[in-house]
Amino acid sequence: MNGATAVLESLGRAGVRVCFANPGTSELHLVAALDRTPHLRAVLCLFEGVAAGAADGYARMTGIPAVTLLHQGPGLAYGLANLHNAMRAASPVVNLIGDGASTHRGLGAPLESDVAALAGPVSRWVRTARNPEGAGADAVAAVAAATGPPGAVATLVVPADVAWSPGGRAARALPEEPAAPAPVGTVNAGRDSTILLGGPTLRARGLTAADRIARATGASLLAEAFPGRIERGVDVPPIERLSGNPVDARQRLAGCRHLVLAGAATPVMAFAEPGTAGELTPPGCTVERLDGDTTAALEELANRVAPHLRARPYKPPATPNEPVNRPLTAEGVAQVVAALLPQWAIVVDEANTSIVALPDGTARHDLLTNSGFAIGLGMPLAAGAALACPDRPVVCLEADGSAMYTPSALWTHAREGLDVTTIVLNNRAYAILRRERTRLLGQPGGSALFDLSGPDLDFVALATAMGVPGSRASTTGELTAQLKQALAEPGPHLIEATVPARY
Ligand SMILES: Cc1ncc(C[n+]2csc(CCOP(=O)(O)OP(=O)(O)O)c2C)c(N)n1
Repeated sequence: MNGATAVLESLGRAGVRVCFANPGTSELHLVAALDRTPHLRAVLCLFEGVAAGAADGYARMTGIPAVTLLHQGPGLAYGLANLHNAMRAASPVVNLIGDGASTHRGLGAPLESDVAALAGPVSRWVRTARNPEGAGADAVAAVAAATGPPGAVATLVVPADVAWSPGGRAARALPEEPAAPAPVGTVNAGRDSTILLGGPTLRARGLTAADRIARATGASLLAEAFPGRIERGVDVPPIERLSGNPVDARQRLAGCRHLVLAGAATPVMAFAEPGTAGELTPPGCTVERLDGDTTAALEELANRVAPHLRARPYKPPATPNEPVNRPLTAEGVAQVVAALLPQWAIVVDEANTSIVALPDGTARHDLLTNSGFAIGLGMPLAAGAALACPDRPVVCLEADGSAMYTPSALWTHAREGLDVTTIVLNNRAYAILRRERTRLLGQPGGSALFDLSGPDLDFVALATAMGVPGSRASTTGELTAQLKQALAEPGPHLIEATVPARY
């Protein structure tokens, strides 16, 4: 067996099932090995940013790393923004990067590049396979490094001569070491405490435990502002998300004397502002962090402080009604989605200023947001989530500007027959930049650089070109009819919702 086969075989043994690929000549042996590995599904992405975002979406829904197969330094570089987002969401991702043969290094071949240097800032672990004998073990080590918890990006560089040379051996997966629950002996949860939940604690188990703690101790609960994945809707204890607006967030945390971080990072402003502290916690607030298995830690604490308090019997609030017919706005889109969302849907949110929170009475769903702020994540993330959960409908709420970074994700939606309904909220603007210019510079923001009209983007034509049926809605009635139809039919759809810019 050659090194390439050893790598792919070993990845399969370690539990990897999907490879999001955009290969080149230096990966041909890896592609041949992939074609011979039936339990590893190869998914073609037409841009590396799509492969990276899809691997992130797959990981968020399964906890298992998918593999990206990318072409040397430039291929990796195209994927970096969404790998950054995956890193911020603590998603396990394994990058398999083909490289020129080691014997070819230094000759100045066109694609010669420093792959490891490019991978470093987004990766917890980077290794270059040195020989076919060790390549299988390298692949298994990459999966172990990515898996966590918390998950991370791991990058294995495979030079072409390592891939094509004989002597490879498939390696066995390392036994998993269960994470120790965080020691909770000293956790200080009381009336002036806030527990900030993030990462895996935002699933039903963690939210239930946190809710019991809050009711027993009077501590207040918050979710991090941009969670990688949060379970929401009917039957899940609702939780307030920390605002992404620094003024609101600071105000919300003002009375907090003690902050417990359960899977969340210390809350900070996304961008510095002159003369303002970067941290959002008030002066004098003590911060305590739960490490290890944070969900188990919350459950242990709940059993200690609230032994007899069962999870609240969550009464489903009334299902939201379909709104009356009127010209579409961002609020109208949210109302229609909340009214029609199927049970167990996955909602991807990259609607930026056009998002309005879906109410708690909405069907039980998982919500995936952009933890890393590099836009162009939504449609790739939806592809990965849909592949991970073929029996769950995916609704992708996508702002027009963000959609244009990775539109070829739609082609992958079509090619793989993914059950993704993308709603593009077309406000013809980079509205958030207008809002921030007004807020920070005091100049109402009419820069031509924030205007996406002229020419107007035609997302119906774009979807059609990618093989995705498209339609346009400019009233709540039209959106309701089109969304009902899209959700009733399997496979991908795109609805362009024309909405006024809010800023
Ligand atoms: C990769 C990357 N490039 C640029 C930016 C800067 N940026 C932040 S928001 C934004 C525009 C967002 O516009 P759109 O997605 O249409 O949402 P809207 O603000 O209109 O709601 C830009 C360009 C970024 N965050 N990430």
